Amino acid sequence: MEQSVLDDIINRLLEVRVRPGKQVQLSESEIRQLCVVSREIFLQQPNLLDLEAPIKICGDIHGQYSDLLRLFEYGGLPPKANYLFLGDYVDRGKQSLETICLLLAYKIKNPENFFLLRGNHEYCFNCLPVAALIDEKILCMHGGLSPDLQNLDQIRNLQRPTDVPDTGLLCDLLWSDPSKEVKGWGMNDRGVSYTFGADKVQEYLQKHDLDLICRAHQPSDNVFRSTTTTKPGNPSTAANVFGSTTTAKPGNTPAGVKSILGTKV
Ligand SMILES: [Mn+2]
Repeated sequence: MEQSVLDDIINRLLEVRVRPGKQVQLSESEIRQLCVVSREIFLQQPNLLDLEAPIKICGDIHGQYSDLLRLFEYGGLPPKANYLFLGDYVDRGKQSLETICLLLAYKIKNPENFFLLRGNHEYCFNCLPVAALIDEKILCMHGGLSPDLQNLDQIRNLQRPTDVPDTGLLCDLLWSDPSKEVKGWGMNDRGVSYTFGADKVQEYLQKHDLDLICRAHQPSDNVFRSTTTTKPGNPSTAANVFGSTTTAKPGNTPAGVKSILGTKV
């Protein structure tokens, strides 16, 4: 893809920063190019991404393009900062196309500094990676843990492109939720996948020598402990990030950004 075409797309998408809600008209061929070129990059990179801090982790955007622009305003436009998005770019909000097009354009422009995981709304994006490991200590995914996950190689070995099945590892990574009420594995009100208790998170962290599970998928404080740095003996386990404002807490700082500055083992 020609650099000038890509830059022109990004510039037009950023122009509306001063006019929230204004639509950006990209041509069908421009959008097709973004999909085709980014797809190749997604498939060249592993399904469990190996990333390094510092990196900013962002939760669900759900078509709320002005929130995405605000996240970049807060965190710095790529490649000024490294980013990992945890999925659910589209649906619900009014500007799904602008949202996914800007994200794909940045992925193409900064393939090694800008990362997009698959969410449970990304049924059409069947090549997106499904998890990331930051500094070998922080495991990130859209939904949560799975009873089928014994070994992180299972994530690396998931074939792509793929649909999301109704059950099993891939389904759980994109759909499961933590629950304060549950011990072990519980039913999920979504009617799909499971809920998991703090005991399961602890078990995972110990077994895989991790510090933190970082996930999105829910706007609530429904997490065991929200933190970005951990120390030995610190009970912090799962952090939740969510990017769009309709459901996130009001405030000047976007609720859906976590800066991972580094982990101390
Ligand atoms: Mn979700």
